[in-house]
Amino acid sequence: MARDAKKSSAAKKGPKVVPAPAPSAPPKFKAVVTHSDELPLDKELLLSMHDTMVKARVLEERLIAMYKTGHGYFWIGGPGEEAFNVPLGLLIKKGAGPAFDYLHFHYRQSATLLAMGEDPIGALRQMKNTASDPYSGGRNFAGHFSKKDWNIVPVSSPIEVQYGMAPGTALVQKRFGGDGISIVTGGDAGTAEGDFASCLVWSSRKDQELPVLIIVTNNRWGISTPFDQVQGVERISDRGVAFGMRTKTIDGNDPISAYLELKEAFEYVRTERKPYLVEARVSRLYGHSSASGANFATSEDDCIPLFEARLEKAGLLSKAQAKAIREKYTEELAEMARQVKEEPFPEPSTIWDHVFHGEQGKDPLGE
Ligand SMILES: Cc1ncc(C[n+]2csc(CCOP(=O)(O)OP(=O)(O)O)c2C)c(N)n1
Repeated sequence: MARDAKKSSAAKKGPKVVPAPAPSAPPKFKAVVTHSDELPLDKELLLSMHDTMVKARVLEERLIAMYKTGHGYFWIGGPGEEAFNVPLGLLIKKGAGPAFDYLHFHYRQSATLLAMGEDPIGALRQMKNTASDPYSGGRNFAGHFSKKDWNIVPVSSPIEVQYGMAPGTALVQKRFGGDGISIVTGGDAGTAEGDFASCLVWSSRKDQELPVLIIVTNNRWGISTPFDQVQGVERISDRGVAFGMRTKTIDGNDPISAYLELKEAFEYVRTERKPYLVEARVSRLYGHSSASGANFATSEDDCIPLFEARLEKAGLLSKAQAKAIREKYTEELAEMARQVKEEPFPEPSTIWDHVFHGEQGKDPLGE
């Protein structure tokens, strides 16, 4: 009787539901390396990294302006990741085929391309979706680079698939010999997907390790989902430990630290032919994409003024020089945008070009 009474009151109440925690902004990570006064790199390298960082920022700001004034349909890109992406581009062994590095990038990599020597006008053309877009002939979103001559595998809009592909090119490179490596980049939230786990598994099999530099740029957000609601770990790099691979979490807002740490990781993967997992903590300065407004986030660290303050303190760059560099690129990019504005969209008759099925230029349905 007493038991039945207990049962019916439990049935009335129903199972205990534990509410999900309310979304909140994630706490800022502590900087892994403080932005110290010491500048242990050549002056030329420091100034050229700064120059390319500014050029990349101005490029992204031009792309955002194009989107906001109706000269593009969607913006996504890498403002806030320049201090990491520029050193990355400088260290890449650029070329075509397995003797060179294979690049499996995500959509925040503009500064890496500029550091590799790419002309920024291509990014403007992709933003406007003109026929002259060198990466997709006017078909794809901004930031979706691809370049056969430099082994840049087309950036994919479905996130994380690049982590599944990188071990494939690394396997070819291991069999081929030489010192070419495969480099894969992606965000923190995407590491919750299975492709990331596959990358860790395939890169680290005993005595069959692969030369993959696995990079996660951690901005603590997956669109609007904070880091803590996706990850149980404090450091994504720790996940590599379980696979016996070398790992490190670095400060991606400090270009000097990023350069030195990446140099070490590149050397290891190139010579040992084994994987290395780097987690770089970076900022997301204009939100996720145009889908979240593409407005400047004042709450995030901005790597450019932080670096300029250090260069100024060391007597390597004055405020006036920094201003002049920014103005020079602002004018250059504005001129390029004016040029791109006049360029035509792809002809409708080219719709079947670059598709696998059918003959080039012919409708595969025969219509
Ligand atoms: C397979 C897949 N799932 C979901 C999305 C939608 N989506 C686009 S970007 C994104 C967030 C990615 O966050 P993160 O991996 O941290 O990279 P971030 O954009 O912050 O650099 C999501 C969920 C997608 N494009 N593809």
